[in-house]
Amino acid sequence: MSMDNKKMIFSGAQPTGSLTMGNYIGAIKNWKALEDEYNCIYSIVDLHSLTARQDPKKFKEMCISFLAQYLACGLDAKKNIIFFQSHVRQHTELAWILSCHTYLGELNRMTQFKEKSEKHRENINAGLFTYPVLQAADILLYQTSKVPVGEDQKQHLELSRDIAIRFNNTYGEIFVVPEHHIPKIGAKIMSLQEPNKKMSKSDENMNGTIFLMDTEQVTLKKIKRAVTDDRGKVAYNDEQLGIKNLMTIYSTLTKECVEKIEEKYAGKGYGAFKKDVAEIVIEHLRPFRAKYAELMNNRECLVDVYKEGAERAEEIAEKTMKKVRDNIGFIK
Ligand code: ATP
Ligand code: LTN
Repeated sequence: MSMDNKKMIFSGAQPTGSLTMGNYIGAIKNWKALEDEYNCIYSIVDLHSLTARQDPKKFKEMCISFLAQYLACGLDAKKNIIFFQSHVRQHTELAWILSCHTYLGELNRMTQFKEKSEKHRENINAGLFTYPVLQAADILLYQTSKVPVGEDQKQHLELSRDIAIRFNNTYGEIFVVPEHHIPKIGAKIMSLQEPNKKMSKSDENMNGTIFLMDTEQVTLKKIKRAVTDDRGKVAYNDEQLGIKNLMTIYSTLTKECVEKIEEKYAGKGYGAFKKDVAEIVIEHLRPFRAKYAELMNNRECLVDVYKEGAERAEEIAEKTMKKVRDNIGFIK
C-alpha cells in the first residue's frame, strides 16, 4: 500500500472467540469493499480483549486464529495494513493522554460498558470502563476519516469524535475527526435464537450465533432451528424479527433486495426459505474455511503478515504521536 493521498480507514475486532456472521456482515465484508478506495488499517485489538480474563495459552492461539480468519475473509495483506494492536505501543500511550481529556460522565453513558458490566459482575475492571478511550486512540492515531463498524459501535464512534474535537480545540489541529461507516442493511445481525438481541461471539447460547468456522452440518442445523413466528409468510418487517434477520443475511450475501426475496417465497413455507438461507451461507463460507485451514498450516506466512503490518502501522502512528507530544508541551 503506498501512502498516497487516499483517506484513511481504521477498524478492528477483539480476538475473543471466533468471527460470527454478525462480525462479517456488519464489519469485515465492508472492510474488504473499501480496500481499493482507501488506505485501510485493520487491527486485531488484543489489548481490548484483556477487559475479560484470558487464559494466556488459549489467548495466543485465538489471536493467531483471528489473523487467519481476517485473511480468510478475503482481506488482502498487501493492500491493507493488518496487525496486532499490542505490537504498536503508541496505542497505549495515546490512550493515557486521551483518558485525561475524557470525562467520567461521558464514559458512564456508554451502553456497552453498562451491558458488559451487567453480564460480568465479578470483573468490572477499570479497563472495561476506559475501553472507549483506547478505541478512540486506535482511530485517532491513524488520522482516520472513516471507521467501518456495526450499529453497536456508533456510540463509541461519537465519543471518539468528541474527544478529537476537544483535543484539537485545546492543542491545535492534530487529529482528523472520524466518521462512522455503518452499512444500510446488515448493521445489526440478530441472534437466531433471540432475534431481538444482537448476534454475538460471546453469547452463551451458541445456537443463536453462526460462526464462520462452523461446519456445514452445524450451520444447517442452526439455521433450520432459527426462531421464527407463526405467520408463515416470508416478509420483511418488525413483527417478524426472526424472518427479517434471515432475510437480511440472505440479502447481504446475495445482493438481492428484500422485495425480490419476498416475491420469490410468496406462498412457500419457512422450511424452503430456511433451507435456501442455509445453502447460501454454506456456499459463501466454503472458500473461507478452505483458506483458513491453509493459512493455519502456514504459520510463517501469518508471522510475516503481522510483523510487516506492525512496522507499517507504527510508522504512521509515530508521526501522529510526535505531533501530540510536541503540542502538549512534553520535553523532547
Ligand atoms: P463480543 O461478543 O465479544 O462483544 P462481538 O461479536 O460483538 O463480540 P466485536 O469484536 O465487538 O464483536 O465486533 C467487531 C465488529 O463487528 C464491530 O464493528 C461490530 O460493530 C461488528 N458486529 C459485531 N456483532 C455484530 C452484529 N451482530 N451485527 C452487525 N455487526 C456486528
Ligand atoms: N470496540 C470495537 C472493537 C474496536 C474498534 C476499534 C472498532 C476496538 N478499537 C477501533 C473500530 C475502530 C468492537 O467492535 N467491540
